Amino acid sequence: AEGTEMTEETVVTLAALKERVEAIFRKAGLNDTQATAISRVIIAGERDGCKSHGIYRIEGALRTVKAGKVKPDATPELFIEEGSAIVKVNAGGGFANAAFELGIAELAGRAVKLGLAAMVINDCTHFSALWPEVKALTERGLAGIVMCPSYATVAPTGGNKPLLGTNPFAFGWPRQGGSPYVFDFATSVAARGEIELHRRAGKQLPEGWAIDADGNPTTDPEAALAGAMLPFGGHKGSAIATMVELLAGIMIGDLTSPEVLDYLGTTTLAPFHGELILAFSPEAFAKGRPGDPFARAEVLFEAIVGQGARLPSQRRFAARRTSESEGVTLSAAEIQQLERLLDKGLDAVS
Ligand code: NDP
Ligand code: PYC
Repeated sequence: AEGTEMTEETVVTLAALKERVEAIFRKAGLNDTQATAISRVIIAGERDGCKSHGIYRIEGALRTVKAGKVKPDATPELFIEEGSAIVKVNAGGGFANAAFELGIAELAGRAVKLGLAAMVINDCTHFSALWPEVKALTERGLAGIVMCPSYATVAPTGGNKPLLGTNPFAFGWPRQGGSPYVFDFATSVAARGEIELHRRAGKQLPEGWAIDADGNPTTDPEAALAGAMLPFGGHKGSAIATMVELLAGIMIGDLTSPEVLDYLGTTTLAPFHGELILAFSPEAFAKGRPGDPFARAEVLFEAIVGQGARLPSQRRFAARRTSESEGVTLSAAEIQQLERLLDKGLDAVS
């Protein structure tokens, strides 16, 4: 690390941060597969300016280990059938990240061969952003959709109690010689992590994010956490979140968000459920039709940017360039927390 003295802010290189985060997870009992995979997504979040799924998530992951709700030494298992478009990975009760890394090559190979393929991850603890997984597909020339439930924290539109999860939904399209087109968002107005970050910073929420336990609109993060979050786009987000429960919960034989909350009994631990990853070969779908799909996509992207709009993930890519050249800036509280977690391991969390 550069400049580790306790000033207001400290700049840390990505390599130093990775070393520290991996050491924290190893001390907490994670095996090599789990510790390296989980650290990769957390560092990617911090590097790309996605604070809601960066280092702040370490504590929740450790709490989940301590509560015995995730297996720190799990080894994921791959199940494949000859000729099938469905690749299954059982995370064995470990984190989703190691399971994804085990299945990605098989998924991509099948999508290239068959035109489309899916990876189902079952029995995983999942707390991370989805864009690193979408990116793994675009890097292989594939388009992809990734989704998973969470736990019941979002009221369906017209309802007033937590039922749906914040159910993230991500999409990616590969671009030759450039950064891919990627979006990745919660199907609630904001990720729950954002509410927690507002609470920690003592800030009010924007209007329209949440209702309190009595179903009244609130901008108080504490009241929002005790009440329910709202879907984005009213009935449209509510329906998309429901689709995620159906496809990435019920269809893959795994838990829905209300079932996850019943199982965990709390939202202070990372949720345990499944995940669905869909991969498409644009060449295979466009075969025999006029035009190259990648060239046609560029026309569309240029038209969007040509109006002065920005493409999703552009902010993230800019943050990444800065982090890669200058490192990431952490607050004194963040540095202190990393030191505490490294020093005390699971004793640092309740
Ligand atoms: P945001 O609202 O921060 O961003 C959503 C997406 O929209 C990003 O791709 C972002 O790109 C893009 N975007 C934002 N503003 C614009 C704009 N003006 N023009 C074009 N694109 C824009 O996401 P959320 O808070 O909803 O979610 C944050 C993260 O939380 C996600 O990574 C998600 O996977 C994760 N999450 C994970 C859950 C889980 O259970 N594992 C549950 C819920 C969320 P950019 O980043 O460049 O700004
Ligand atoms: O930010 O909503 C969220 C979230 C839930 C589980 C992981 N992230």
